[in-house]
Amino acid sequence: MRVIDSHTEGEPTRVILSGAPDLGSGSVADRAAVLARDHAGFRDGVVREPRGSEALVAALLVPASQPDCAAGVIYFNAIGNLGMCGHASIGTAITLAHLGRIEPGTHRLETPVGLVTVALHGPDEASITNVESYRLHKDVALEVEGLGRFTGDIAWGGNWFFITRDLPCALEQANIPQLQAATLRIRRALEAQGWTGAGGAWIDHIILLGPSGRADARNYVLCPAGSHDRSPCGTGTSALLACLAEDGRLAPGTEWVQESIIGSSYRLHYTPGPEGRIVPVIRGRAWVTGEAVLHFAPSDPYASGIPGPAGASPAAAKARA
Ligand code: PYC
Repeated sequence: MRVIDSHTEGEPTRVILSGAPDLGSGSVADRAAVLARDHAGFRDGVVREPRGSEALVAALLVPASQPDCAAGVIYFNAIGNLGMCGHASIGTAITLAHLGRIEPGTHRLETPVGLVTVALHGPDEASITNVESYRLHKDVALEVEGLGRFTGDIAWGGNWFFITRDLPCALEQANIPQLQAATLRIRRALEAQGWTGAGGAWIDHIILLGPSGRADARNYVLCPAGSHDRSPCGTGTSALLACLAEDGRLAPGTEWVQESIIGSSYRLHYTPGPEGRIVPVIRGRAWVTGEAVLHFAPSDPYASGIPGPAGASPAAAKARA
């Protein structure tokens, strides 16, 4: 299986160029459903240890079903499929440019949750015009075991997020173990107290939002597999922009700079969307880190990865099914 690895503001992406199973025809959403239903072992082998890690997001290139698209892309991590992925879309654009498949300018990608537009600004910088993003619930109050009350919003930016400004400790890299433990507990509290995204979707990402000395805000983002986003999280910051827009705290076209827990940043803004929501634009940088051929020997007991990432839970298992 041929892959190209990159990182976007610190967060890794693995673009799969060849060697994936046949997912049939139909839209990218249809083929993402086939991947989830029939090929969990393939998926886990690519992204879980020993070939991957809990932070890694794979971007499987498939033919697009919609006209004028540079590619179709299915995103997945060590827990399962992702609807969209901001950092991996930027990583995919930089990888396609590295391969000579796209030139500076705008290009469309078909994702399982809709079309996104990529503007390639140069060899290592791109903007993604994301799917329309929105807030579902404001000021949800949660009792979190051992930590007390957290109030936050449930919003969608291509994935589901709970976003809170209640912090268990300072948003510093040295506190990552405590931030991970706290956000896993917040996620369990959401599950236990019956909070979901639209249609009963698992809220698999948690954002802790705090002050930043050099950006509009800094965040810690828990990802589905239990690790944190090294980048400021494209879909998560899209969901945040939807909340800020609804609260009248950010006007259309005004720039928002979001800093990640490692200090990398995205520049974002939004325009009003045709469905009355917002359309976020996320600008960030990515670099190719390697080109590889992955091997899956029949005798390798870990050809489908090492099971049991930190994010595994009954809700995660249900979301994979
Ligand atoms: O950038 O949207 C994102 C993302 C989601 C999970 C990891 N990164």
